[in-house]
Order: sequence, then structure tokens, then C-alpha cells
Amino acid sequence: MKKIFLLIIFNLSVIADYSDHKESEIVINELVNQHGFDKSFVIQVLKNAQRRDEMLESVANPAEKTKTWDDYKAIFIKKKRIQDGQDFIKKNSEVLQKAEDTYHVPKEVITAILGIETNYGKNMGNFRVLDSLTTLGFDDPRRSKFFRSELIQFFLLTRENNLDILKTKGSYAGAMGYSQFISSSYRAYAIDFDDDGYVDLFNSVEDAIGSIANYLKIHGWKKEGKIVTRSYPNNVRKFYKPHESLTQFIPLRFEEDGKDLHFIGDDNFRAIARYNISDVYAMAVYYLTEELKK
Ligand SMILES: [Ca+2]
Repeated sequence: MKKIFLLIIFNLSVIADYSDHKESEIVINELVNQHGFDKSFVIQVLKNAQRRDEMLESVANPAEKTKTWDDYKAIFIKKKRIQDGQDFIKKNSEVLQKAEDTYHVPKEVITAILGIETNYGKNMGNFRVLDSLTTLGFDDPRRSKFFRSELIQFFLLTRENNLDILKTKGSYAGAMGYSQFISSSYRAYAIDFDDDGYVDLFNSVEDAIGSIANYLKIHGWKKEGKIVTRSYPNNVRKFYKPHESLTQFIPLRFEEDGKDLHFIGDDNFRAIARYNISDVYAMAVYYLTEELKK
């Protein structure tokens, strides 16, 4: 008896029929009634989805939160990644220049983001986006609403871009392609930068470069702006003029090699943090950018 019981539990944790989940009716209705999807298609897709418990673990403990700045920095700011980034800039100099001219985002910043997100396209994620967004959308205790909304966006994206909804892959959180855009960002900010009439973040490095620059521009990137300024504790005021509001500047503290480093995050720091809401992420982009400039 005990063995059979365990076997059933085990099976439930591996395959969950998400067409049958108590929250799925809202998703199915929205897709059918608001977006014109065929109901049997949606149900069939949700039946095919598989619950992946490791995604719930990962989303609860992202590297940005569990790792110290020293650890995080050690992963991304190292010789190989800097060298690969410099090679990437050489190889794609024309399109990077076009993005810089159009959106005023320096080529090193775009390249640093690609380097941190996917190691310049070498690691775009191996999870089915469908499994990520159903697992997190139906079973994540904290952010299920957000991921359910992304699941709906993913249905729309795959229909618009003619992607196979059962095969499209991404990160554990459903981020896709060279630039790791989630579905709503893909639909809203990804652009066709190689002019072939199709927005393709999976195969077109040109589209990914243009899309990152477009995203940053829309999220407040300033041509003459700064990412961060070095600061010192209790000395924050020195770095902004009296008429400027304090809320525009983010005081940042990082412990690096046992020492406290203080910075003020500026507009362009904010724009990067909109890409991935994390101070250590934005700081790693800044550090890698500076290395790529050398
Ligand atoms: Ca294209």
C-alpha cells in the first residue's frame, strides 16, 4: 500500500495537468474570449505542460539574492567573459554602431548585457517556456499572478511570431533568446533590427542588439547620462545639485573584497535595473562595460 501511495505522489509532482488546475479556467477564458484562441487548443497545450519543481526553487532563490557581490562578480567579471565580449564587439561592430547611433546606448553596455544574460548567446536556457510559465504561474506562492500574465503573453507571442509553443525554450523564468526577454517584453520592445520583416531574438544577433538598445532607451537611458558615480558614506549630497530630487539617485553599497564601496546609481543605472530588477545585476553590467571599454 505504502509503495503505491508514494508512486502516485511522485507522478503527481512530475506531471501536473495544468488544464485542470483550479486557476486555469481564468487563463483559458481570457485566451479564448479576449484573444480568440481555440479552446481545445489551449486545453491541449496546458495538458502538455509539465510541472518542474526546480523552477519554484530557482525563482525563490535567484543568484542575485543568494550570492554575495564578490561571488556574483566572480561569475561574470572574469578574463574569459571579457575576452569573449571584446571578440563579440569586433565581430558585430557594424550593427553595434548602428544601435549606438540610433538609441545612444554604447556598444559595450549592449555587449555586457548579452554577456551576462546568455554568455553572448551561448546559453539561452534549456527549459520549455511553457513548463516555466505554467509551473510558476499556477504553483508559485508569491508571483503566480505575474507569471500567469506572462503565460498569456507567451500564447500571444508564439502565435504572432509563429513559434512552436510546445518547443520554445528559455530560462527557468521564461526569458528567451540572446537577450533573455520575457514574453511581454518581447512583444513590446523587441525590434526587427536586421530588416528581414521578422523579430527573432533566438537566431538574429542583430535583432537582439537592437532590441536591448531599444529597451534601455524606452526605460530612461540618457545619452550623456551616467550609470554610477563613486561616492563615500555620509557624503552623498556632494554628487547632486540642490534642485534635483534625492529620489532620482540611488545610494548603493557593495562589499567587495572585505571593503565597503559606495556608489550613486544614476538614470542609466535605473534603466539597466529595469532589465533585471537587481542592484548586483546592474552593477555587474557596469563593471563588465568598463572592462570592455579598456
Ligand atoms: Ca529580424
